[in-house]
Formats: sequence, structure tokens, C-alpha cells
Amino acid sequence: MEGELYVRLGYTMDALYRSITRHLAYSLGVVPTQASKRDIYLALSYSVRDRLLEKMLKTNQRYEDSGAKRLYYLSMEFLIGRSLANNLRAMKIYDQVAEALELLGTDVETICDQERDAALGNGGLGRLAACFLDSMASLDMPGFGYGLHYDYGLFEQDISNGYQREKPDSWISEAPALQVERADAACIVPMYGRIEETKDKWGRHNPLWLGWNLVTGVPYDIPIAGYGGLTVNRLRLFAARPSTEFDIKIFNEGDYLRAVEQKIESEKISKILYPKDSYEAGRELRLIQEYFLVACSLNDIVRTYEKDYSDYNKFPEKVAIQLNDTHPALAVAELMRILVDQKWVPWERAWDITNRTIAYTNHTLLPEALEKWPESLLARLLPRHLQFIYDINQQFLDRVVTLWPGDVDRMRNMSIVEEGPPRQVRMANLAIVGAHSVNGVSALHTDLIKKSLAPNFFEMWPERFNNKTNGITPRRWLCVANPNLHDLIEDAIGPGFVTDLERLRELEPFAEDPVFCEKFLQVKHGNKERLKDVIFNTTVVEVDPASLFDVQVKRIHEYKRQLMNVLGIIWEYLALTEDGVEPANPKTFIFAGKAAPGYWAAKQLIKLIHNVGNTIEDDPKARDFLKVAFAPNFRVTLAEQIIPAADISQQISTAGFEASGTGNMKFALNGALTIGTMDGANIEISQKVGRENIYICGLTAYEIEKMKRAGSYKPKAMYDKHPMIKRVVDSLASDRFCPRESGLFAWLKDYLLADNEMFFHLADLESYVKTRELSTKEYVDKTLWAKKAILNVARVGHFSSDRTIRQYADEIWDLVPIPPTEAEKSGKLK
Ligand code: GPQ
Repeated sequence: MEGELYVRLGYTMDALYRSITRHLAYSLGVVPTQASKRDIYLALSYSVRDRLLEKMLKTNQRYEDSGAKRLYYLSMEFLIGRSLANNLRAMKIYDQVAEALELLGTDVETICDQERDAALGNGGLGRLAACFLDSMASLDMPGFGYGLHYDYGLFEQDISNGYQREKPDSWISEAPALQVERADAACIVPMYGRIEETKDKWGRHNPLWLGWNLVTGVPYDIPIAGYGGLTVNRLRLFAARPSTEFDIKIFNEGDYLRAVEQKIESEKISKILYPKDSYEAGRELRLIQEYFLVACSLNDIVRTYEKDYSDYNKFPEKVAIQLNDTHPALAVAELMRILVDQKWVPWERAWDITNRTIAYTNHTLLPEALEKWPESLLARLLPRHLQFIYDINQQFLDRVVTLWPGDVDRMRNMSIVEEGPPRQVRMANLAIVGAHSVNGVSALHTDLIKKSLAPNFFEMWPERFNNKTNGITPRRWLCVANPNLHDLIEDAIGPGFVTDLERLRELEPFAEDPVFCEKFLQVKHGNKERLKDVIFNTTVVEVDPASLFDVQVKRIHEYKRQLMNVLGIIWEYLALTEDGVEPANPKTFIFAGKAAPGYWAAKQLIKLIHNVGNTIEDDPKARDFLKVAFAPNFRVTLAEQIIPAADISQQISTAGFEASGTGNMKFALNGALTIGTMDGANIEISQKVGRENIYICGLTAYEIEKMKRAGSYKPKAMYDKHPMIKRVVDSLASDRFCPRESGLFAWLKDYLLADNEMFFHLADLESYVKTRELSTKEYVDKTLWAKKAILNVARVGHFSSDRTIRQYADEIWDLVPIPPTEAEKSGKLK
């Protein structure tokens, strides 16, 4: 068909106004003058969705015309948060929409505030995936997300008497305004069943996978707008539905109840996101989820490829697949199965194609987070895949034996299948063997992968291992979260830095400019006022924006050491109330974060934070100097409100445990100074911003490792030697922080004093407290503080996810941008 393919959509204030009112009437059935805020939010979202879909279709056409290679990012999590304000900024229609909404008697902030977060992820790993999608679209790269369409995202956190309570988060009600269902692209996924060993007509071994159950994967597409709004990629999320074919068969057999049961079973698969961060429960449903994602995605990828190519020789040149941790590692076996069983590609050739297509990112060294699945479970759920895993392992171990004859330990170590009982499949080994690239997410983390996690693999394939230090998207974490800081920077250095973040360097001279420093501090103060209201509305704690906002927000986990922060607070509290030592400036400690529902120690820490806060608040000697606030239900939207208001960012994990961290980057970009250990990306941040503009404390990863190996960490000796450490620890054992719940925190004394205390709290405590003191002192000198904060902003441009994605594209994916055509740029349709 020649000519215009679509109805032309307008982007002026008028056109947007008409579109909103039209959707109010014809999508929602309400009279514009009687519309609620929620109605207007929905009508606006639909108007935005129309425009995104138009650009998405055009983008797709452009990619097809170019025949370019595509990247598929497979992830069990995409932590998107809200979309509306981000999309308005990306499409550069924020101001027009603001005007249109005024005509409707409301304002754009109020309307954007109606949106609920899409919390389809736990934390860092899921948010990284969302930042990557933003960067790929903004860089005009054909990069697509594949994930699961969970009905329930990460639970909502309520706090009751200081304890976390979990509530389901039914995100599904929010979804229709963001996505389109693509029933036309549904696929069928087999699972369970048995293998029948047969021979083909040439007498060759030909195993058949029979008797499976079928589940349907229905894709939902969420448009992902690049900055500027011309390139719009898609995030495709699969929902599990009963397979109609299977249903009909059982219905026809007259077993109505079994058919309905089967339907419910199938729908379970995409019902809920597992709420564990860096930890695996090993539950069957989780493995089914992982397989379902892999099967749906690969089906879609292969189908797309087959539109243009009739054989598989070009597959690795046209397709790159990135595995976000090992959760989708079954892709190795599934791609082999498709190529060998369905496309008749010879095994060796299929292996070469698989290996050249797939790449793997590791996100943790924590032993409990390394996925292993019982062989017996795989044999039941995926019998054919298990055969491929055996064959891959056999072939691989044959090579190990040739290279290191007789080295049994090495073989046992590297084998994909771990000897039992029970025998288990190691997903990291499968991913490393199956991928042509294995990357860590910070320089230190990659180093540790090579030296401690997978030294044998590194020795075998040194060229396979590489680093891609994480990054964050400045569109969300500056433009949307901190528009006033964005505008201030733009006034100083001009536009363009949002897509070229290294240009923030041009801010450096302004760190010496008193007028700029004053404006910078005003922006920070405004953000602190805004956060004060958020905290008051959710906790009834009243914080003072003139106090130092010292912030630690992230998942609650022992290795992240929220406990060490609390020990620091208690230290300052005892010094103040018993020794008369006032802090140099009043301080507000702000915490937020969720604990995995089954993680007892983490949940106790939430309670401890509340109780220490209450004790301080009840103490007239302390309350004017120290305050503790725990903001409930941490999520992307709350992070957007907290991070721009922070003076201090706490990044104090036990060195060697935090693979990278990305919150550290968000805070620095928003002008907070970091108190951090030499862990993850903190090390690279300190190199970039300058050692004098960051507060580093504690032991290094290598010092900790050495002490571990030597067994030389003796916390009890530190307690005996250092009177203040003793006072702090003893205060926990007393009922000082739990007067009405006697003995509640006594366990913490035993915990902290045990020689096998994994996270070295007391080893770092003194250095940490001293560093805090120094930072509080320096905060008093506003000129000095503003200078350091501005230098953080100016020098943190390296940590844009645009840089990270360019590195993935150049060094792993071999992916090139496909920029909009002149016609697209000039707004012509066709
Ligand atoms: N991370 Cl394995 C998660 O958020 N969830 C996980 O399951 C695993 C890792 C984090 C990791 O702890 C952070 O240090 C990283 O910055 C983040 O992934 C992104 O790489």
C-alpha cells in the first residue's frame, strides 16, 4: 500500500488536548468535565500510548529495512517504575501536556502522580535491565527486552509496630494503559513428558520428546521510548495461559474439572515475581518460570529471524542474546534443542551457532545466589533439555581432559553437573560453557570472577571474560527525578549533556563559582523540603531540611550492612547522651528498603532501625540532634524522591560482596557525597570523582579475603579492646532499644561477636564511624560541601548506562545504531 499508513497524530498542545478528551469519552466513557484525576491519568496514558505505538511501528520498519542485527535482553526482572512522566520527557511533550491539563483544570504533576509503579523486579538487577532498555532506545539500537508478565509484582511493604508486613501488589490493573496484547504472536511451550528413544530412517539415534503438557505464552508489548521520541523499542512480556488445544482435548474427554484445574495450573506460571534478591529458593515453579521465559523468547527470536533467512548460518550475525544472570541460562539448551531437533542443524554446527549468539552477565558472587537445580527435577520437567545438557557437558569435559589430563579435581569443579547426592545442574557453569562472553558488572567484580568464582574457566578461556561496569540512565535519574538540578546544569553548560553525560565535566569550573554554588544548594534544599513532606505523609516523622540527610536505601541484606549504619547511629547517640559530644551538625538518618519475606535477620533489622529511632526520639537530650526515619515501601518512585534530597549516600557493603551497586551512581549524579567501602563500582566512582570528594572507609576485598582464609577475624577481641565498641554492642544486648520487648535484640551481640561473622561489621566499625564524623564536620562548611558535591556531579558522567550499552554493543554484541531516517526526523510518515 502506498501513501500514509497511519492516521497522523499531533503533538501540539491542541492535538494532545483533543486526544485526551477523546480518550476520556471513547476509551473510558466519561464526560471530560466530570473526569476524576485517575480518569485523566488514564486518558493521557492512552494518548501517549497511541503516539508511542506509531513510532514503534516506524522504528520496527526502519530496523527491518536495514537488515540490522538485533539484541535480545533476556531477564526475569524489569523494574520500570512509573512510565508517564518519563515518556512525556522522552517525547519532549511535557510542556504541551502541562498546558493541556491546565485546560482540564488540573496539573501535570498531580496527574503523573496517579500512576502506580510497575514493580516487575526486586532491585539492582531488574532496575539495570530497565536502564539498559532506555539507553538502547536512546542510542537508536535495535535492542529488545524479553521478560515475564507477572500479575503480581514485588510485594508492597507496610510497617506495623516497626515490623515489615507484606501486601500483594496487583500491577495488572495498571497495565492496559502501558501495553498492547499481541495475541497474534502467541506461542506454545511444552513441558514435562518423556523421551522415547527411536531411530530415524537412516538408523540414527533419534530421541523423541513426547507426552508433554502445553502452555501458551501470550506476549504483551510495552513501548520503550528513546530520548527524542523517534526510536521506540519494545519490551515484550509473556503471560502464561492454558493451551486451548490441550484444553479442548480434555474437555472432549468429558473431564471438565481436570480441564479447569489444568487452566489454573498454567496461569500460575506468570502469577507472581519471586521476591528474593541475590538468593534462590530452588522452587519448582521458579524453574518453570525461567524455562517459560526462555522458551517463549527463543520461539519469538527464531520466528523473527526466519522472516528473512531460510538457513541458520547467519544466525549469530543477526541475533545476539544477553542473559541477565543465570536465570535464563536454559536458553543454551533450548537453542540447541530448536536447532538440532526442529531445524535439523547438525549438533556441532548448532553448538557453534549457540555459542556465538549467547552472552552471559554475572551479577553476584554470593554462594547462596548461584543457581543449581536438582537433576531429578530437570529430568521430570525438561527431559529433552537435560539430554542436551549432558551432551554439552560430555563434549566440554572431553576438552578439559585433553587440556589437563588426569586433573580430576578440575573436572569435578568445572562440570555442569555437580556430583550428588543430590546431583544438581550448575547454571553458572552451563552459562559460561554456552556463552562466548562472560562479563562482570564492575572492575573489582570481574577481577573476582576471574580469580575466585571461575578461575578454571578463566584459565581455559581467558578471552571470554570481560568487564562491563554498570551504569544508570540520566533521563530518569536526573531529568525526571531532579528536574531543577537538570535545569540548573543546562543553564550553566547548555543542552545536550543528557545524551552525552561526560559533558557534565564542563560543570567543573562552576564548583568555584559562589553564585552557582548557592543555586545548587537551593535546589538541594528544595528537594529536601519535598522529601520532608513525603516522609511526614508516610511515617509521621518530622524531619528538618536544615539537618544533614544521611541516606541508605536499598534491599535489606546482611552484606549491605544496614546494621553497621545502625551501630554508627548508636555510637553517635551514646556519645551525645552519655559523653556530651554533639555532632557537628544535626543529622537525619533516612532508611528505606524491603526484606525478602523469608529473611528473618533482614526483617529484624527493619525492626531495630525503628526502635533505635524511637528511643532517640523519646530522649530529650538526643532528639534535636539525631533523627531516624524509615520510609516504607521502597520502590523506583520513592527512590526518585529520596535520592535528589540526599546529602550523604551510604554504600558500605562488606568489600567483595556488592557486585557493583547502581544506587551509588544515582546519588553521586544528584550531588550526594558517598560514604563507602572499596567495593563494587565504589572503587571506580572514587577514581572518577577524586579521592578528596568521597569518604572511603573499611577494609579492602583482598584484606577481608586474607583474614577469612587465615581465620584471623576476632570480633570478640575488638570488643574487649575498644570501650566504645563494647558500649555499642552491649547496648544492643540490653533492653535499651526494646524496653517493651525485653531481649528482642540480644541475638545481635552473639551475632556480631562470632568468629565466623561473615560480614565483618566490627572490623570496619571504627574506620566507618571516624569517616562519618569527618563528613559531618565538613558538611558545616557549605562552600566546601557545595564544591565537593558539584564535582561529584561533574565527574560521574562515565556511569551513564549509555556508556555501558555502547561497550556491550561494541565488545560483545557487535550491534550498530540504526538512526531515524530524514523522513522520520522531519515528521513525514510513510
Ligand atoms: N543483583 Cl544476582 C540483584 O539485584 N539481584 C540479583 O539476583 C543478583 C544481583 C544486583 C547486585 O547485587 C548489585 O551489586 C548490582 O549492581 C546489580 O545486581 C546490577 O548488576
